[in-house]
Amino acid sequence: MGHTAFSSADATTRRTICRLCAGLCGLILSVEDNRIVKIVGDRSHPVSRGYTCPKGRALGAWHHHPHRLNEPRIRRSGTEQVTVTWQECLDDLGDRIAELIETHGPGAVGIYIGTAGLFDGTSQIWRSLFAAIGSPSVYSTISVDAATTLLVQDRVSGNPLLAGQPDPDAKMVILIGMNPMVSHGQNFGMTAPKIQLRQWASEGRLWVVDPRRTETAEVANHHLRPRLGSEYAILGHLTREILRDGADREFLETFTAGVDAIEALVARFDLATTCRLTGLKPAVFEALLRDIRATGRLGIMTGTGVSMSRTANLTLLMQYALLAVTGSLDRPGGEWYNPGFVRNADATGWPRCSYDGPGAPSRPDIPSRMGEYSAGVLIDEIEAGNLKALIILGGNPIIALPETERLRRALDSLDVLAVADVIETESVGRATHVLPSYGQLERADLPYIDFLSPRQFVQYTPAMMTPSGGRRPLWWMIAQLGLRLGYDLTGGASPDDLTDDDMLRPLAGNAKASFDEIKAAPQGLEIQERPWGWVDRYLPGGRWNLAPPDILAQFDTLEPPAERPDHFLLIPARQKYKLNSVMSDGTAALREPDRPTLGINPDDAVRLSLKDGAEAIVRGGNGDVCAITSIEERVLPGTVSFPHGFEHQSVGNLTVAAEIDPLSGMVVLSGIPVTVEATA
Ligand SMILES: Nc1nc2c(c(=O)[nH]1)N[C@H]1C(S)=C(S)[C@@H](COP(=O)(O)OP(=O)(O)OC[C@H]3O[C@@H](n4cnc5c(=O)[nH]c(N)nc54)[C@H](O)[C@@H]3O)O[C@H]1N2
Ligand SMILES: Nc1nc2c(c(=O)[nH]1)N[C@H]1C(S)=C(S)[C@@H](COP(=O)(O)OP(=O)(O)OC[C@H]3O[C@@H](n4cnc5c(=O)[nH]c(N)nc54)[C@H](O)[C@@H]3O)O[C@H]1N2
Ligand code: SF4
Ligand SMILES: [Mo]
Repeated sequence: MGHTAFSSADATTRRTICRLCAGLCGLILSVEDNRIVKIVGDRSHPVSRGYTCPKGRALGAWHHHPHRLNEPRIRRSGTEQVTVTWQECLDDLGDRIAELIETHGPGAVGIYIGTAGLFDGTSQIWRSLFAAIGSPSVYSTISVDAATTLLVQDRVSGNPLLAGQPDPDAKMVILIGMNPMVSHGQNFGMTAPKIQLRQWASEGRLWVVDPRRTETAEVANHHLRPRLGSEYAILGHLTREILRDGADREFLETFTAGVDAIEALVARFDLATTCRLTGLKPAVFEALLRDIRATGRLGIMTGTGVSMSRTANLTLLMQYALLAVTGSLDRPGGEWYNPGFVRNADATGWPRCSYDGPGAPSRPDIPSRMGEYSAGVLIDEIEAGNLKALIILGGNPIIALPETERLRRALDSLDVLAVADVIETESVGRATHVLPSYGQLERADLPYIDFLSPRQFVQYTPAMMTPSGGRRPLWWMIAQLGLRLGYDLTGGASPDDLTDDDMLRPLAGNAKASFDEIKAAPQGLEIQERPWGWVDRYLPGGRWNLAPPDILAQFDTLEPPAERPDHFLLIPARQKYKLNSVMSDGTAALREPDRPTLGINPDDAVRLSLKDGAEAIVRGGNGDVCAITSIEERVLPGTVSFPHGFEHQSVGNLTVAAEIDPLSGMVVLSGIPVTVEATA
């Protein structure tokens, strides 16, 4: 198989980009004898300028991790996985899947694309496989991450992927439910977060809305801690006030539809009602309005704290409303839409993707979105006997999805669980077929979700390391499986004769430079100027639709989660030294690895007689977790924060698969009621 082979005598430095998160930091690897001895940030990189987080610098340790997967394995009838050749593994997988399709139909075969599968540009060929099989059983992390965001983007702009971000030069910015200082963004890649946050803060109008006093809140000028899930009321009130005085009527008349409906809707957010709903003081709204009136326009960005909450759609729609009434959509000083260097949407438009589709047979009430079922229905589909085989590409559903114990039983009951990963995980341990994959340093790549970046920038990376053992790229496994099912996914060429570049080249089909030009630029290519005012060309009817009926109707049914003295509201939080479950063993930690710690406010801790560092039992919808208490001033009373990403003490014991937003398919993961007690 074609891949870059380096001589083992190489003692070199090599340039690449980290693809663990959307930060895409430039890295320099020092390699000796096919071992990475050091990774540092690339100081001359045009975007990251030397910045990396600890995870990027730990990619070498992770690459050489003693638990890396090297050879394919099969679990036959017994309980042990045994090492086999690729030929045996793929033949067996192909036979079993063909038989399941024959007996139960194509829908019995499903796929789950995890974060690493999504980030691997070469693996997109899975779409061709599933189109060929004709199976609708497609799942990904979107429905436990940002499905609500995609819904509102679809309804308002006609394109679920049209993601906005505050103008890097905006004079006023509101960040809601995101902590880019640790996460580097959700629907956004914020490299070197402190530099951008400080630039916004230098204007004196950077507002952070978060129940926790986060690292990001510490850099901001203002931090608001409204009642959980009430953020829509803040934005609704501001929209109401701007509509009463100072709205950009010309923008509204020319570029939007549904303003009347929005005006009628936000009438309910008078000051007294909004203060009651949010728990904030009137002075807060005076200050916010003063800032908006001073700048005219503003940028707003939301993260998982919004997308995972029950009231997500309301907040996300009010975000558009406030941006529209201030004339901030796709205008300097407001919200910018990066057309992407690879996607090149300002010149070529956005291919229409069909968004609405029928739900899974066991849960017809939850529609499919962008060709995917909600991950919240995965267990139901297995238990109902509809799903018999699941292929996992670069994901670890056991840590990512709710109802951990029920999910474990469901996965164990499958006829086929084929897991393509780079390292031993619990999902790998439960697999019938283990598919050892290239890690990110072993393959070439072209970040194709580049419209999430703050720059119109693209950088190709060649493979850095010669792969060891029997590891293979995801695309090769998929193409080989396709052949065994009778589908040629590679245009007549044998997968053995193809390279990563053959998979990447088509991704650049519409790009602002040719694949070869992109490939020839070792530190990427960039279009410096930011295009403004291009989005309206592609909006249905040339207008932002501010009044999608299905979302408007939710304003009458949804409300913030109830606050009660006998429970806490659980909120998600990301940790610095791991990415979801990746490196959760402490590979990237300098001293102490991240642990499943329960953040709780000092007053609440005193009330429960909880000591810092002591064990606490957290009880939720599906069981308990045992957590180490971390008493933190920064946590809002009445809430507790608990991270996901641990196979033991999984937060999935506390969250409920059945609680799904029926419009987007998003599983609710923030604002979950739990009880907390000290261990005896
Ligand atoms: N270090 C690190 N980086 C990561 C990851 C990681 O695991 N570790 N994961 C990556 C992934 S997959 C993603 S999707 C992104 C996510 O990126 P972010 O969305 O920035 O994720 P968090 O850092 O968890 O920030 C979410 C914030 O929302 C707040 N919050 C929770 N509930 C509510 C609410 O109801 N209302 C409001 N206003 N705020 C709320 C929390 O207190 C928290 O500060 O991060 C990516 N980057
Ligand atoms: N309660 C709660 N639940 C949550 C969240 C939360 O905040 N709270 N966050 C949600 C979010 S935003 C997300 S994105 C999901 C994450 O859900 P997942 O994506 O399922 O979880 P990860 O741990 O990111 O899994 C990535 C897997 O890919 C493997 N991997 C890494 N690199 C490669 C590679 O190059 N090739 C291959 N083949 N595999 C590789 C890793 O070893 C790991 O097992 O969890 C969601 N679940
Ligand atoms: S912020 Fe960290 S994980 Fe994200 S791309 Fe940069 S180095 Fe990688
Ligand atoms: Mo995510």
